[in-house]
Amino acid sequence: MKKYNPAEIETKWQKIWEEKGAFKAKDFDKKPKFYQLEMFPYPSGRIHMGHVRNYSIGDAIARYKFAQGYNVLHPMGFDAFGMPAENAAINNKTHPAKWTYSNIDYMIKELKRLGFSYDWDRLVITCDENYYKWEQKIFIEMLKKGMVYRAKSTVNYCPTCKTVLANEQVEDGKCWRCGDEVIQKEMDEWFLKITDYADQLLDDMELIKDGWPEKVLIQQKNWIGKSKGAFVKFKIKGRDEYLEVFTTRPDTLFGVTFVSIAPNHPKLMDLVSDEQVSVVEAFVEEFKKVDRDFSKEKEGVFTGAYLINPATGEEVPLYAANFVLMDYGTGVVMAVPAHDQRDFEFATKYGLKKKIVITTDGLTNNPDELDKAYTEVGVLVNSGQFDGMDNEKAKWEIVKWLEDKGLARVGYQYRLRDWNVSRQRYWGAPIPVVYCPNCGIVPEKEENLPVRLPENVEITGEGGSPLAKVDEFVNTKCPVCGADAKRETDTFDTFVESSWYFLRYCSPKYDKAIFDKQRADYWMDVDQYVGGIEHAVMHLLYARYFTKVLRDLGYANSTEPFKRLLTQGMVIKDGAKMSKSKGNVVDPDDIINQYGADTARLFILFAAPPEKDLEWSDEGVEGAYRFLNRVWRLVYEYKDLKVIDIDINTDRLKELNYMIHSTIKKITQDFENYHFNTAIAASMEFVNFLYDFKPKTEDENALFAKAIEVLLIMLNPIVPHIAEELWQLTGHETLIAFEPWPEYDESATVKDTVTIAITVNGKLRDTLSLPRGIAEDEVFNKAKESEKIRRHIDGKTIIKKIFVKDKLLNIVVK
Ligand code: ANZ
Ligand code: ZN
Repeated sequence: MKKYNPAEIETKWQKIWEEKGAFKAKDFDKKPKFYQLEMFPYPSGRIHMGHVRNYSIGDAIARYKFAQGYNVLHPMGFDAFGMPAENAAINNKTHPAKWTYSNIDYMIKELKRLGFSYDWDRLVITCDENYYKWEQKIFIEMLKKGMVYRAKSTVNYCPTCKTVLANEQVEDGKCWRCGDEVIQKEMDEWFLKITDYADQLLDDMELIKDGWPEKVLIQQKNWIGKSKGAFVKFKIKGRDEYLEVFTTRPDTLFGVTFVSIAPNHPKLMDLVSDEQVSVVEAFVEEFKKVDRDFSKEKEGVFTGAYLINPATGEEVPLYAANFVLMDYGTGVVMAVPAHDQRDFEFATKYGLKKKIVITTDGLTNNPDELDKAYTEVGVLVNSGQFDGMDNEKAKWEIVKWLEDKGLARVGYQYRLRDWNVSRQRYWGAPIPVVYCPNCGIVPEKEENLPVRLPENVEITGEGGSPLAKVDEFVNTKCPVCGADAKRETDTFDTFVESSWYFLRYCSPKYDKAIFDKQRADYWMDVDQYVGGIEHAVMHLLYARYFTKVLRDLGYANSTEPFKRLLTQGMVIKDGAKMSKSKGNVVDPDDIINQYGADTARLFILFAAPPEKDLEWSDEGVEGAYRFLNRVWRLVYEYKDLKVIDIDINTDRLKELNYMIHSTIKKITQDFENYHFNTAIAASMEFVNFLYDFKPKTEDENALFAKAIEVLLIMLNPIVPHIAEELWQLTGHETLIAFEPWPEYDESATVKDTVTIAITVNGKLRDTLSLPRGIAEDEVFNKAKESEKIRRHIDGKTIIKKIFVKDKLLNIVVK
């Protein structure tokens, strides 16, 4: 017997798959399509265990779908723009492009060594100009349709990474990448109007809710943060002008005792009284220095202005307050100290009035006795004609009442902000616009795309866009009037690239448009997406948004890009996430060198269900390797047995047949649910059984050969190299990769079977092996499936049936 030598057989089969183009997806094939996608890696240098896990799960699904006869699209690529390449350039004096492409080369080799069933012809590399050219085109289309705008805004800025960050990239006031404090800065930036799609992004969750983890949808929902409320107008005392507030609690309107306005509200200084100008100016100056951090002490100053409460007609003072955000609602908030804790603290601090308007049993009616705001439900008091009404009901009754006077309307607010895509970095796709002294902002002409990233750029890591220092890049001609003009020198946020790469995979070499619509319509939606939970909000929300934008621009019909999403757990070792910083990294290359790719894949899929964290275990890896050796020896010993149809007519044959069919059933169900760990456990039991069985007769040999075939086909999605090798060893000339998934006979999955004689007019015509206790009509249905029976009953009239449970069915015909 030859020894199991993974290194030898793995390279052998990888070569054969490649030479045969085995996993090339066929556009427009007649077979049903299946689009299997895994999140593409950033080319950081090497594949890590998290990748191995992500891609082993995806590959098991893809190969299972190949076996089920699907036309599978299973592509791979690289999310290749981004900061690490620039940092490497600064630290190692290599060009980001060189660093990136050499990492990609290395990582492709590693991925190939793992034997994944990718269609490598569809490789997409986002820093390739044939990719970002089309991204620039998307942006220009969006610009022309008003889906994009340029605005001066206060942006989150990381002084360490020297770049602007999206809100999503700020975690607790800290940079998501380096963890340092983020500050506020005013800049001209490009924004994508994702807020226009907020409702669709919420409503369309209905379309995917069965296929996505609930926790991801909840995170997205919270991120979008839709609140129902009202816009209410407060007249400015002494003027014929109003200030509008957004409130989610119009039921508390009678309890408003002051109003707060954002320090950076454009109308603030206009409202300030002469006496208060210097105080307010000082306050505003102070506010600009510090970033808006909610944990900071609540502070404010009186503006000298008064507003009229539209419900009571009372005058209330207007305060500039540091906790009011300019970019939420209207930047003006009606304050209800008795029922809002923030207002309560503010009013207490500055000695402002409190008024109780919602009460409940046991609650004081003296606001000075409150030790905190009452924020629960209750009934209205001190609220005129609304007294005694439940506060939930009163919310909309009060709005209705004021609506008639033109002072209020129902409205919504979202926490979601427009997506700032400008980055002052070199290693990204240039934003394809030109600033012309005559024409203003002008998109680059389509025939001039791509706006290429220049190669000779000095990257120092100091502030500002590196491209701004490249004169040949900056100085250009206006695409409209031909005048001397300047190019935009910022590049896109790299999340833009990952927002549409799955569409490009459908026709990766297409050079007439962003992608080929027909192909995209054939392949989309992605049937199964697999990736990390850390992308729950940013990437997955942006990708959903881009898909809708591209649909609205007429490029594809997809509304939701990912029908199903699987978020795999982390790989942990010694109780902590495997990471360089923790020093607990196991390099996939080392595992492959020692045991082979099949062992790595098997261990990773066996050690935990896909969604759960996986604890690395050296013994577990050893165990996986031993199992593959057991499979190897078993198949080797019986390699010459041939599958022949036989009658299952002895107890031993019945037992073997039962094991075959019940194992197929179990593993099939597990694969359907992506429970690869229990599927593997079932194949281990099956192997144990086969070791003990030891076929002794010709019939047993024939059925045993079938057991081995079934075992190999079902192991293939997990350990494809050894499966191919043993498939060939047992005399097959085709690839096991495309061998149809075995089917099981339900009746054979029930252990206790009886042999039932089927007679027609008293003559024995067939015997059926069926579960004990089976009912007459089920036996009859099975009998009708038998050719031997049909021959005697077809075209005849059945007069009666005589049934002896578990023994006999006699069909009387005329
Ligand atoms: C009066 C009131 C009374 C409020 C009460 C709450 C409780 P969500 O749910 O997050 O949408 N608000 C509105 N605009 C604001 C801004 N620009 N900056 C800071 N706060 C703002 O929050 C809506 C509530 O947040 C609004 O309802 C408003 O305070 C405040 F007992 O109005 B409320
Ligand atoms: Zn011009």
